[in-house]
Amino acid sequence: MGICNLTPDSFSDGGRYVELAAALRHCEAMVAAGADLIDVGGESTRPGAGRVPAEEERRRVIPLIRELAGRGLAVSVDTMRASVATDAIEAGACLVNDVSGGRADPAMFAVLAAARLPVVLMHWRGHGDRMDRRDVYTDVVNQVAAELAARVAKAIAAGVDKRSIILDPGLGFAKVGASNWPLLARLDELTALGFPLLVGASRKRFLAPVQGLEPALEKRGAAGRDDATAAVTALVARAGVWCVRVHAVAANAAAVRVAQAVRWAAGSHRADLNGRT
Ligand code: PMM
Repeated sequence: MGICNLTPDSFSDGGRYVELAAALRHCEAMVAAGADLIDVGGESTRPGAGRVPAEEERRRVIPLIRELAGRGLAVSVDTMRASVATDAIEAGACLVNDVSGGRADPAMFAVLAAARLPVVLMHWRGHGDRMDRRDVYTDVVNQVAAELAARVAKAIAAGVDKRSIILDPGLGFAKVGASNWPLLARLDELTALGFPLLVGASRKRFLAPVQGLEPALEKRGAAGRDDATAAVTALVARAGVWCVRVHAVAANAAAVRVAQAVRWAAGSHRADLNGRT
């Protein structure tokens, strides 16, 4: 999943794709580099960010979604608002990516239930202006799994088709620094919930220390975390996640292909052994 943030203030690519033509070129380039899906967002979720009015969010995302869908590309909408999700679906979005897991807008599950489209429910503990303070866990993996399971139960109770649900641990959301790594180390405990997983590590702050020995890269800002992002992608793809949400598509697509080749080799090796015994 390639990211297209139509926001002047996203931490990693803010302001670059505000013009429709520039956004389209960026999306076409991501597809050419191997993205299967383009995630279009019009509201920054970075720590400290305030909310954007719904009308402004709609104005940012709908024209691009309509253009991309019109070109036959698979588009998701990154929104916490039921009304924006409704308009995005009407414009051709084929997936709703709700970073709040249906918590920010009580009307979201009804829209998802009616649309019968795939939906990403992410682990979330509050909006950008307060999420860092909510990085309080005794066991982050157990708690994220339990809180995601609670969102799944609510979604299903509201009529969302169980088969349409994709889960996301929400790296960087109410998780500062060290809280992120156990989620990557114990992805199997999230997979055990029984849903496809999406992981969004791309360019996030927790990656900065592992690139700390390379000040030249940190000087390039968030894009300097692309190498570390691709390393995370290889690991989580090896662990079997369904999707990674990334800015730098080419390197991450290569990381996914490496992981797939290793997974395939591991499987075929076992099949060989089975055949021989
Ligand atoms: N992260 C961001 C925005 N949307 N959606 C999902 N499902 N998972 C994420 O981890 C996620 C997301 C914030 O990153 P950005 O500002 O670089 O888009």
